[in-house]
Amino acid sequence: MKSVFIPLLVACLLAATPGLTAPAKPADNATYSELVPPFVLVNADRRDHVSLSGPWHYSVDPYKDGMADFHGKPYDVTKGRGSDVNVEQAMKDDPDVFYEYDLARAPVGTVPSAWIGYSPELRYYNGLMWYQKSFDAPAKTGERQFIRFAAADYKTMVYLNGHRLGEHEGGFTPFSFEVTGLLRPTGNNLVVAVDSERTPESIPTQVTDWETYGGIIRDVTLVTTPKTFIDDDFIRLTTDGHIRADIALEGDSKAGQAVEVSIPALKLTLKGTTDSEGRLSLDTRAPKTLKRWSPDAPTLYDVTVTAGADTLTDRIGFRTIEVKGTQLILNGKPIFLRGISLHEEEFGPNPSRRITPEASRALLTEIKDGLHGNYVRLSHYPHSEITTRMADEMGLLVWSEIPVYWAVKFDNPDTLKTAQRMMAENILRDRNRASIILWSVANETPISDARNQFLTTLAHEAKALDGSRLVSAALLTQTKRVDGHIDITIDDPLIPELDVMAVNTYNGWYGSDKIADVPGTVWHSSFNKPLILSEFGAETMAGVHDPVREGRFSEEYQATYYKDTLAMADKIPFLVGMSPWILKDFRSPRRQNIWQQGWNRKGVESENGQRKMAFFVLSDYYQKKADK
Ligand code: GCB
Repeated sequence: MKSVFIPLLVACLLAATPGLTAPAKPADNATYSELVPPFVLVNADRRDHVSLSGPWHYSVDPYKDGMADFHGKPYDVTKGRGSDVNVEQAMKDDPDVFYEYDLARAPVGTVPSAWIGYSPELRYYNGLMWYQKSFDAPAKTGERQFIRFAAADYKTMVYLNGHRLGEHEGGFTPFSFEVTGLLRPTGNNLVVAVDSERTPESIPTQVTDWETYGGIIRDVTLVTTPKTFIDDDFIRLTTDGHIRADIALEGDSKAGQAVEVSIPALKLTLKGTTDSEGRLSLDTRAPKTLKRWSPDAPTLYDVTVTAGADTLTDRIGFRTIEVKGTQLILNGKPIFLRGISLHEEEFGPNPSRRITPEASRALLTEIKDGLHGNYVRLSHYPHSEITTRMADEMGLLVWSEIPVYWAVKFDNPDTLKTAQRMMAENILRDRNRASIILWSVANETPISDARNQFLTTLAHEAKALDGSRLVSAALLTQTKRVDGHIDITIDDPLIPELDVMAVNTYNGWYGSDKIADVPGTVWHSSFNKPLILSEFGAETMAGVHDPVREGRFSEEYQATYYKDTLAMADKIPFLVGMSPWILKDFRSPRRQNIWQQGWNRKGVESENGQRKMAFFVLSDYYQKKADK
């Protein structure tokens, strides 16, 4: 059985998931292992690894021909047919071999990057792409090796030296395959098929308001571990002032293994021995010298976990986050989230979702220093681990979400499982990041019984995987006209399952309400819970001015919209933060007109980072809030 440390997960999922069947006996945990990845490989980006990023061959396959025979029947790759064999032949460089795929001579693009950046012909390509990389892997005895993809969008099939390693669905979370015993010292042939085409059953579905950046969008690494290794650790400060570490080992010697967790700067060492499942929990009162992580003082500690031959080091911040009535409490004190939303798209005229540390720092610096922010909504899917580590380091609180966006197939049990897996992969990757305070389960989903059940399952799963953070979802509301003012009541039936309410609101941009009526909006909630305005925004193209008329798409309109919406926000008594839509203009293929030209222009900066007038309205507002 998989030994990730999630004591409550199974019980909660079974209670909350009508479609899932109970395991035959408590120890035989099929449901559970279906949802969590076979290997968490926690902290993999800091483990001993060889980077497989860099130049890769790529070859488009718009008919998905490499996946089927000429009558469209799927190849049974285990029987030695299929494109991986084709590739093997092509590698022999033999002119007598007949092949129609020749990846070894195909064009070369850089991994990681969406293929959109490889050539102008691929600008709107949405389908199957074959990738190939040759690499050497000098023999390592007594160790285990894994090929890890930090993310590939959307569905990925992986073949190594003619073996099918497996597949993964979902564009934004990591996955790994064990390759111990499958590697050659030289000339390994790694073939990867990435299909960016989504179906109505996918998460998200085909239509979103952002670019589908198909491809291997994050790093690929060959990770080495000892035979028995630390697969998962979850180290945090609890609200009662304890440092708690849950550890899970994988491998033959995982049971009865001595484990040590040390934080040298705190002179703290915790020791224990794993149980028969390879798991262990350690707990101690946090020393008085502990400096709590916060946006103002983002203190990170070097933490080392040792188990047998394995040693894992991480940089971890310790802080608490809670809700008390309608307040949000960070480290025991109320906090207001001065945030903004962000898509995973680097600055520049031709982004291809290449999030390097420099690209991530450039985006987050605009929020932290430019806007005087303390918070970012990483919308609408899990962003790179580079970004969540950067937020830890720079001191920005984070909302992390999975792309259950608009109307997905809420009544389809397989779609639910896909969403549950994404949630598990995201939380297991990032639950040691102090910056993350909120897991969001959805964005703007239409209310129905099926949707309520689906999202309730996800909310319970998030809590079961990580009881130390808060759960939210970006919701919709209805607006009414009452006695001449706009009236908004928050009444989504999902709210009882959430710690924090969040609403996207666009009065004054979408809909018939006038911008001048926005400040007088009256908000009602019958829940004793805090509210975040998870989105509001209006569009302009940087540099378009209309100071007299303040027409739509002018900078003046957007700036006035911000002033009026912030005036409205000041009057919501249960408001604890906001993440206006959005830091910078981002690609959205569905927006084709003279103003937008394929971009959503609600950025307070252009795609190149040019600040619009609204940027300064928001920045002044946040500076005043920060000074209070
Ligand atoms: C929303 C969506 C976001 C869109 C935005 C817009 O409510 O959550 O993905 O991009 O509106 O610009 O319309």
